[in-house]
Amino acid sequence: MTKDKMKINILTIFPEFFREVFDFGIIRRAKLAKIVGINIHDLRDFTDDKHRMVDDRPFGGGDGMVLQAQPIFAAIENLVGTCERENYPDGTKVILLSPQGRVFKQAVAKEFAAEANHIVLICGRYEGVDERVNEALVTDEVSIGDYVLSGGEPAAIVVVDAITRLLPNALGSETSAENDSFSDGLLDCPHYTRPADFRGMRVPEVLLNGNHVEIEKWRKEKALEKTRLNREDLLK
Ligand code: 9D3
Repeated sequence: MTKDKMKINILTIFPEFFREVFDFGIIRRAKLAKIVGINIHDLRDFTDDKHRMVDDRPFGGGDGMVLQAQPIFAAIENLVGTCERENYPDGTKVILLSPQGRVFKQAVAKEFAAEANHIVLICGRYEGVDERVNEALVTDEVSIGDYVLSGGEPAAIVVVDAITRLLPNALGSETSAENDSFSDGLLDCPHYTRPADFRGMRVPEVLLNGNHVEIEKWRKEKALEKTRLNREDLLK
């Protein structure tokens, strides 16, 4: 379900937030190679009302404002062709970034990269998004972790980055997604480059002696040590 280019559309009330963030490194290269196409859309462009209102007060009372359903439905109708989830074309994912979502992990990134050819990311804000968006439009509700952001925009950047580098041919031949941390369930080992002595801090001798069996043993050991120290949960 991926053969062709991956289209990613982002719906936001802060389009300026994304002005240059996708113009560097792997994402920039993937865009130039037509592996991915990323478009940012201002939710205000899809409002019916002349004041371009996108939010309103919550029914039942409470603090803050709620993103209205209308501009989001109009945007999805425009971008996907329908606002009935059942009728989305194959390979379409409409993802709501929200603190209530399932947590975005490498496995989720792999799932999206493999199954989708069109992803729409809806960036939540304020106290939330009208739940009818979830009921009718959203195929996947995603959080990037247990901390409070001001909105879904930073999360959208994270999701785009993690997915793009998994697309076929997005990484140069020198690197492979399979060699990455998390692919083997451990954190990466430490790395050093020249000089061998920097301000009296020496590179571990084992890395300098060219014994690649010893080097691999050292790297595995250090990866385990780092994982035990920072991410005991990964050792299960
Ligand atoms: C008072 C309850 N809060 C929910 C836990 C309200 C609230 C906090 C933050 C409502 C929206 C937000 C804005 N955050 C996001 O839209 C968001 C988010 C996040 O805050 N953390 C991790 N992942 C994400 S994805 C979108």
